[in-house]
Amino acid sequence: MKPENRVLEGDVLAAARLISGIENNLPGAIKELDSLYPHTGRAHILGIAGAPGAGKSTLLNTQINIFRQKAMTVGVVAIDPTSPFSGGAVLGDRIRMQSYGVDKDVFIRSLASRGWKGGLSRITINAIHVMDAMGKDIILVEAVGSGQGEIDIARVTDTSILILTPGMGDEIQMMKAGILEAADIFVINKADRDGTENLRAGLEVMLGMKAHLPDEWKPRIVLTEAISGRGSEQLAEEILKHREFLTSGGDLEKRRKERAELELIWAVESSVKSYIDRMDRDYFEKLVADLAHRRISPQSALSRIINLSKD
Ligand SMILES: Nc1nc2c(ncn2[C@@H]2O[C@H](COP(=O)(O)OP(=O)(O)OP(=O)(O)O)[C@@H](O)[C@H]2O)c(=O)[nH]1
Ligand SMILES: [Mg+2]
Repeated sequence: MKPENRVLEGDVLAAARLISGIENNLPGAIKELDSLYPHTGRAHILGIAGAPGAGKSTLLNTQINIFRQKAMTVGVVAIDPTSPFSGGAVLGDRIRMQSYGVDKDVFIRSLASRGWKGGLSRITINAIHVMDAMGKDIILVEAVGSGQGEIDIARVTDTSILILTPGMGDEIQMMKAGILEAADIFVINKADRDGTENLRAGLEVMLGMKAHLPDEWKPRIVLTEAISGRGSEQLAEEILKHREFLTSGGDLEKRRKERAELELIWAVESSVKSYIDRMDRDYFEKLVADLAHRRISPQSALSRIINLSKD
């Protein structure tokens, strides 16, 4: 059986191998992905972003449990932080998620962000496509950062969640409005800690400043304590409400169209980058030297490269 057909049947090994191939930009993987593409677009994609240590992984685990109880199949893409100091946290993630190792309806894959060839966002969306093709109902993506990180997670997800924690009340003031607009659900995790009410009040003020049309989604605030599970049910409810809102209101189509456009741009960028990688190094170095000495302009260097590619 072809590997892509095994992925369609939910084969974990075939899917894991394909995602590794995508990470390494292997031509075979790109081809395989290509034939899977028509089988994607079914899953609901959920992004979970937040500062390091905000409780993303712990909260994600509570959501996996709840979705499994609802008989939904789950995929998880965990994006490892780039920071070399985060090795411990990453290992911690793996251990915490291990309890799902025996449940074949939960497929977890972490993407090591170091040494990636060919774009963080593109690899993430393609790993999501693989899980989608496997038939997962919901795909959860964990990413460090609050919208300003390397990956703007809201751009590749249907529902995006931003996790905040008490004690960052001042930071809220400094957050740009754009970040607030990037999330559909705001979670205040570690609600067992002091400062929860302050944060909620600050957030409500920020969110209140944005006017909403009657048929627009108004971002929700959910308080959680991921370690005890308090608030987890409510969060899952809000997620499913947002999914319902998207599918019934037509906003999903708009989001998916925007994403399709992005994917096309990423595909073009990646093919240009790999073209440059494959170019004759000596010729490339010579162009750079000519540029540096102002013997040619960037535009004419580009023209030469384009002419070369026509041969
Ligand atoms: N007090 C308290 N601690 C929590 C809560 N949720 C998570 N934690 C703790 O916060 C720490 C970080 O939790 P993680 O789930 O690893 O956080 P993360 O956002 O995934 O962290 P990174 O992946 O490293 O960015 C752990 O020690 C958790 O036990 C909570 O609701 N209350
Ligand atoms: Mg984590």
